[in-house]
Amino acid sequence: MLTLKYFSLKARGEVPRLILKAGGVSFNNVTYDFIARPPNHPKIAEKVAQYKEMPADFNGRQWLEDKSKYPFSQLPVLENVAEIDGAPFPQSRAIVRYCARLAKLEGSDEATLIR
Ligand SMILES: N[C@@H](CCC(=O)N[C@@H](CS)C(=O)NCC(=O)O)C(=O)O
Repeated sequence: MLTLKYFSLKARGEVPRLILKAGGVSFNNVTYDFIARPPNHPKIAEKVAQYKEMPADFNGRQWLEDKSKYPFSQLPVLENVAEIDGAPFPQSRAIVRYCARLAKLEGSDEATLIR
């Protein structure tokens, strides 16, 4: 099944989650705990603190172990994308466009696609 991997944050994960949900596309929502990582900027620490209650599938230590397996060592990635042989598919904006196509929410005319 299509799998979206991101942290237990909205940030770059929430738009593809919402699009897939709105379009009725089944997917696994897999999350790593971002809070367990030492925040390197006070403003980021402040933002991350808002998400303390959001449960994660894996802890931050696991992320540090796994990150080199992902393209650019970053999330989000989509996995089990039929068209690309299941290789992890990175880059949030490309993921959003792909999810919108799957969900049939991309729009059909050029003016909508550009926006
Ligand atoms: N250009 C990438 C940026 C992805 C990115 O910056 N991801 C951050 C979280 S928002 C990340 O995975 N950081 C890894 C880390 O800090 O270990 C995209 O748009 O998807």
